[in-house]
Amino acid sequence: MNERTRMLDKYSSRVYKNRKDHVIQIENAPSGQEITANTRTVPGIITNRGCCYAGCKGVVVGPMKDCLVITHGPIGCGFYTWGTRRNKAASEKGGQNYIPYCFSTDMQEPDIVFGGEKKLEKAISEAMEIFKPECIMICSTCPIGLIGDDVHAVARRTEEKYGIKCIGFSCEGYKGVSQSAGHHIANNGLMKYIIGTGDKRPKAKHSINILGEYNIGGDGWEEERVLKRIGYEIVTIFTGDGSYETMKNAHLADLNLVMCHRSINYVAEMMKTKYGTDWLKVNFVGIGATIQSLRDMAKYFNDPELTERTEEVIQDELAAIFDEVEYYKSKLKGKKAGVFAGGSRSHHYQALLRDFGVETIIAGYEFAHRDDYEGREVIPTIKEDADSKNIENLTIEPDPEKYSPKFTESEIEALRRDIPLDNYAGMIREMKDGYVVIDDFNHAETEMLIKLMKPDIFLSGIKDKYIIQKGGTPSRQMHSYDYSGPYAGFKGAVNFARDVAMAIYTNAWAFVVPPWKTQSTLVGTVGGD
Ligand code: CFN
Ligand code: HCA
Repeated sequence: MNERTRMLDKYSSRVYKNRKDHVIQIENAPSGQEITANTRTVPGIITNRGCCYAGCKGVVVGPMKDCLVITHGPIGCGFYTWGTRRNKAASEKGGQNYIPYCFSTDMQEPDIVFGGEKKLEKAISEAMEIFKPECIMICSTCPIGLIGDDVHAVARRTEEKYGIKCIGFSCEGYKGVSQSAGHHIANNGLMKYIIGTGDKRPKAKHSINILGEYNIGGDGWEEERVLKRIGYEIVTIFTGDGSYETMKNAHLADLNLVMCHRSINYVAEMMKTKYGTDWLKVNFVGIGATIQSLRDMAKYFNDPELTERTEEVIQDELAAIFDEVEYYKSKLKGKKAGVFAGGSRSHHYQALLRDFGVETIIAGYEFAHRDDYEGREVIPTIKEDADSKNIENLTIEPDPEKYSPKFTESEIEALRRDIPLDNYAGMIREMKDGYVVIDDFNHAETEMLIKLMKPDIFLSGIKDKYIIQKGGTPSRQMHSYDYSGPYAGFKGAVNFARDVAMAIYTNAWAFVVPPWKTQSTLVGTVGGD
């Protein structure tokens, strides 16, 4: 019996029937195996998933700093999404930043019985009086759809009354099977009401938008730093540290980069259809992946000056982290990891782990779709060189003809990765025989698989992290980096390796014997003694 079968064997036949297609054990790698994903969780199973409202408000529209986002519903949902996700944002000079606030209509029972539109309008008038925002967004929680409040009508009335932008989102928590439905609803709103309404043209020769970068732990800022060094102008970022003010002009950028494919591919596809903007799937998590992404971008623009500058910056950034990368490689090489996050990070972190010689033996997503697991050929029409994907040429070797080499031959050899990277391959195709891929991983399965496969580290989320860690397997949180970061780009890679090494080498819980292993858990007194 392999690990997959041993784990599934514990289920009743009904649950087994559902779960068996969500778990695969790799055979004949690189594997073309298929997986079932994006379906309803079996009721009663403790899933890590969130809801549609979380995907719309918490993930996509929440990070837009100059938009005042009102949660229409009882206070719990607004409160839960108040600052728990670490999408950092910095105020523009003289600009608005509502990220630290939690706005909610705080609906009570009478509002549920008699309707909440009046309360919502009152909340909007209060918000206008105090903050005078340029844009208000209304996000619906479960009761709103059930009682039939029309947030879209309120949004239209708000626009007429105050002359501002106001967008309603019908993102009730119960819609869809996870956060994913909320991403889709949010994307439609941004496309319909914001993108294309501005006219500020970019000035630089090459301009881009970054889609699906939410600036968790400052990742977006680290990416921006490198991209600006190369000379790119970033028109807008969807939506980490993002803004209504800049998103209006998104259609004027030359190229869309898609970082988190899961949450925002809808916008990329719609912009391609409506404005003809090409999009390129990138991954700035991982040294090799970042280099590939930068080279793919240069290749897209097909400008010798840009290509040269790209290579210069790559060399310079690598030189700055070289010693630390070597040190952490010596600490981490040969370790094995489990990676489980929402919809795109698990695959991104596979690449970063690989940079340090760590193999991913268990991987999965909460709510990804099949294309996120199985990979898909996603490449725009590359100007003048349509069929090359530039994936066979992915070493990080400097061209000695052009640059005075900063690395010795042996250093370059050390930097070269074992497996050639491919940002488009997908999770399943990058895993070796015997490794496990799992969709909508639940708590029981997490515990079982960790026991069976014994990873040295398990990268996970808020809800599952502590069980894993206290069970003796070190864990790092991939959604907010346990308040560390940034983990993206060149410098971020070193931060990540440091945190992973720290977790593995100071695994305190592994040395603690739980009391139930040495003494009876039945405590009580008999006969009044
Ligand atoms: S920042 Fe992103 S990268 S947007 Fe998405 S699919 Fe969530 S909030 Mo948590 S960390 Fe996670 Fe991804 Fe895209 Fe974050 S893996 S679950 S909905 N996600
Ligand atoms: C969300 C946000 C979340 C939650 C993280 C977790 C985040 O989907 O509601 O539960 O581990 O990144 O903050 O994914």
